[in-house]
Amino acid sequence: MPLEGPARIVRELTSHGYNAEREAVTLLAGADRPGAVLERVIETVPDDALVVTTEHVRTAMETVEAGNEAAVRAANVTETQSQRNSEPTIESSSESAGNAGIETTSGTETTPAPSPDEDPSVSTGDRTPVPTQGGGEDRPETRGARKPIDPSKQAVAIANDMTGESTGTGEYKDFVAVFRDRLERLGSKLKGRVNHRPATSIQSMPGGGEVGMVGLVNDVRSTASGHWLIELEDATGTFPWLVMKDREYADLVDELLCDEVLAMEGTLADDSGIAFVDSMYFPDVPRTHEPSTADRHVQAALISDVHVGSQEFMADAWNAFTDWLHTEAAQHVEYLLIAGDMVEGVGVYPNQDEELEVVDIYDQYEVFNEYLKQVPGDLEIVMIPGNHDAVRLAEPQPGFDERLRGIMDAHDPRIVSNPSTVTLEGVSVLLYHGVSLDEVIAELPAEKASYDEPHRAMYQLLKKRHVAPQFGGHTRLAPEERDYLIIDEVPDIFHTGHVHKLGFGKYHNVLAINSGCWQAQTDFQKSVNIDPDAGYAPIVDLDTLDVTVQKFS
Ligand code: D5M
Ligand code: FE
Ligand code: ZN
Repeated sequence: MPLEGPARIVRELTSHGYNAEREAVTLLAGADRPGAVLERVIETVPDDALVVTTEHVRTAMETVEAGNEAAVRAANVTETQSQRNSEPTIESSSESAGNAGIETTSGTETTPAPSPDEDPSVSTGDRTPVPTQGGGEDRPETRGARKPIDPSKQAVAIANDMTGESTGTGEYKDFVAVFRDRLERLGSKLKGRVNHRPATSIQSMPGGGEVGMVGLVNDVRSTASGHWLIELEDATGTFPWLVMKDREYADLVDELLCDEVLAMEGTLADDSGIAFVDSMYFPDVPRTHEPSTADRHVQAALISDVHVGSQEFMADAWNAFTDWLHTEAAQHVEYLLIAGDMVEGVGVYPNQDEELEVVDIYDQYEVFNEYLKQVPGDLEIVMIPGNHDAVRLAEPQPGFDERLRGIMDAHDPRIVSNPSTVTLEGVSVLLYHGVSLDEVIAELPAEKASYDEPHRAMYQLLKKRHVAPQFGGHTRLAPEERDYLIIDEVPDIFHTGHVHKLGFGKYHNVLAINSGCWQAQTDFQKSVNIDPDAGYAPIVDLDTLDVTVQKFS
């Protein structure tokens, strides 16, 4: 039924200076959306035309209908995505006006930090409506909304990204090369501290003298009498070092991981077949390390383990987080770092398919990209892959391939390898997903590394100046001609995820943050007794390196 009467149409046209053919008016009045077609006619009729013809109306009708179809298509896409995302209540962005302020309070942590469970100042953000498409840029101005970022003040630099640089073939010579590189580069940090000798020449030194060596830990064994025997290896061979159980260094033996680089100093036995350890040195971070800070008050949100595609992905918490990012309270958050496990992946652990919301890996990244669109468009986003992502499992993991980059193109994120170092306005952040943390936690005593205090496990990696020292264990390593897993330069911030626990603190002035996750406990995690910290966003002040935790679950 026509909504616009012919009389009104004629009146409207004459008011714009046009007469109209009678057939043209009839055609217009009978259109599906006469108001829209009339508007289009007025827009498109040449200024010098005196009479609106049926031809003008037909052209206008076609363009209005084409626009209509596009709108319908867009609406369908939104609906499909919202179903996929299992979002029960999707409200339009216009309905969110005046309702976007989340009541979120936050606490600023000093270090060493208590876990969030013990922190009374961390409180919950409520769920508020979110736009379902179009990203932050299209969001209407709301009370308390953040102001646009001045991009001329932002600065991002990437280092140690090995994407596209992989040369390893997995052959024996690659393993030799990567370990030689590790020994040389980490060894050079230790050689000034001890009077070192090659392993094979130590045996020919006179018994009873002082000796030093720099090498990779090849083996750690306890002896029948409760002492410790540590075999160190260098380019020439191996040499055994004995740590007596009552010496102060005995406490450090339980921290050792195979293949980490160490220096030892001690006294040779009479037959020069073994040395008694007097001192042990780790490459470590100097205690005097002074971190760099940004020149202005600006913040970065550090997150990881989003696990989109899992039935346990916490869409409500994510929506609350991205809503918060749009508010004035998040005005200074100009960077978002994501330390791996964007999606749940496929076939990562036994029976995982039973808990998948989205079963196709590419669809998972499509949905992830939709969630990424909710982040304000002017934030700089940097992301690395994790063990659930669709890149090779062995570390270093290159950044996502072209197809996945094409899918995750919202806001043009910087996609780099795991690990990589990103420097934000002078503050360097070492991003590493964190698979080796499982190993550190398994091998070390609980007071030195545990799931409840994941940052302490990170301290160990800083001390060893290597993100995944142990070869041949749980963490898979791919030999490259360089060891990309070495922590060559001391970062200002070390950011990991993977263990799904929130924890942070400072080690020799380096801020270590493990960022929790956005996935509720899976059946698998239940079976291995992992109780995740889900829905937290640690926010770092880049001018002070203070941390505030925002909770959204
Ligand atoms: O890792 C989430 C957490 O689950 C992390 O702490 C490791 C742990 N995890 C993962 N796989 C295993 C196995 N096979 N055994 C024990 N614990 C495991 P995510 O990478 O997100 O799955
Ligand atoms: Fe994870
Ligand atoms: Zn992981």
